[in-house]
Amino acid sequence: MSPQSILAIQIKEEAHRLGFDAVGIARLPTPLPTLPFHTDQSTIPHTNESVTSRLWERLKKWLDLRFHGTMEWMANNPKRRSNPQEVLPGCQSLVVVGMNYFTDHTPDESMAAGRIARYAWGKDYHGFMKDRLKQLEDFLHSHVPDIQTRSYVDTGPIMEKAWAQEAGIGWIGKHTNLVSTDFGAWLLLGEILTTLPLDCDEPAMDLCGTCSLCIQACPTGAIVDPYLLDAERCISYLTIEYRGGVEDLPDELRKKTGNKIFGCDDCLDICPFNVNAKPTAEPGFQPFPWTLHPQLPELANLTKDEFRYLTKESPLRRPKHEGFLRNIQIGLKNHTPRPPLS
Ligand code: B12
Ligand code: SF4
Ligand code: SF4
Repeated sequence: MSPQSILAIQIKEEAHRLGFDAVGIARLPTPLPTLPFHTDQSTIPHTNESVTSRLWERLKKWLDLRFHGTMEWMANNPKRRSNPQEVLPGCQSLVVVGMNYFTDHTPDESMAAGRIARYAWGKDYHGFMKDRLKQLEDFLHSHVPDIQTRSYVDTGPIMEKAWAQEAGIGWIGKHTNLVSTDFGAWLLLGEILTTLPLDCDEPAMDLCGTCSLCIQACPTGAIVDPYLLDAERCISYLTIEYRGGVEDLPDELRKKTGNKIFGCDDCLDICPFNVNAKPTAEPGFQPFPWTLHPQLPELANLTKDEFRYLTKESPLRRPKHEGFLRNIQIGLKNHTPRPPLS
């Protein structure tokens, strides 16, 4: 076995020891040497240069359609976002990790309750996943001191789902999220970019087949085509990233948001591959009790200080106090009280 293969195995073992549920490795091409002009190009071994150009095409198309809405940060330097070698010069491998966030809890379905997306029931994953990834980075440096690395969880200029697919962790489903045969739709992703050449995994195959349940389940028609999401119609965007007020939202979208006050799981919940989902062992994902049954009338008058207290260590801080109250107002508007019993 080559030292590269042994190291790849050791990295995966360490990743699992640190609490990551899925781990895989994707490779980038080393810059090709200048070839004599008569070289037959078809004899050059497959490189995933084609992956970065495919990602560039897809990202560009998405941005040209303005499907990123007001998330202007998505349009900053798209060339860089689609190519990890522009983020870390000389990058040769990506160690991609996933954490299972499925917990065996049922949210409150009563009339006055709002709905919070599953990933935000517990602590903010950015913090604890990044800490573990740093430890994995240290592990790499302790084995090969002269390498460079960068690690990201969500907020870096990396197309994480595509690299997770390249690393064999799962495939991008028609709802545009990564699906895994082991964990269903319930993985959060992170990655280490490194100049170290590592043995890589086979990319995962798309197993969606003729299924289109997620497209049918989307209340707002945000999945405009298989694998193509118009974020401006997506409830996750509207309740987390969008900064406008209640009246700035078209009536149609406001109504279809229903009782969702942070994020949306409709297209994920319906996926048949969730059948194998097992509860996570990560304590950080255990729900804060109120996130399973957020009572809209009680939350409507939340002060800034109460909001800060309630969302300490939670991803729910993202829309800020104003955005969260806007979501509660929309939830209340959409909530039709049951007629009194006669
Ligand atoms: C911007 C963003 C959003 C936006 C836009 C979502 C989106 N689909 O692009 C909004 C705010 C809507 C959002 C919502 C959510 N997000 Co988000 N988001 C991101 C972020 C920061 C960037 C994603 C991105 O690059 N989008 C740009 C588009 C161009 O890329 P793309 O999604 O990869 O889409 C392309 C592929 O699908 C590709 N494609 C792939 N295969 C194929 C096949 C064919 C044939 C074709 C034609 C195309 C194609 O073409 C698409 C372009 O049209 C990532 C973190 C990161 N840095 O990657 C997290 C991330 C994608 N989000 C995540 C999560 C959990 C969510 C939510 C589930 C949260 C929730 N419950 O509310 C929802 C899911 C909504 C949905 N159906 O996608 C996780 C997803 C984990 C996973 N298992 O996939 C990520 C990876 C964060 C993380 N570190 O874990 N998110
Ligand atoms: S998260 Fe909700 S609104 Fe967005 S695509 Fe999925 S089902 Fe549609
Ligand atoms: S619901 Fe069906 S189409 Fe959508 S991601 Fe899952 S398998 Fe693919």
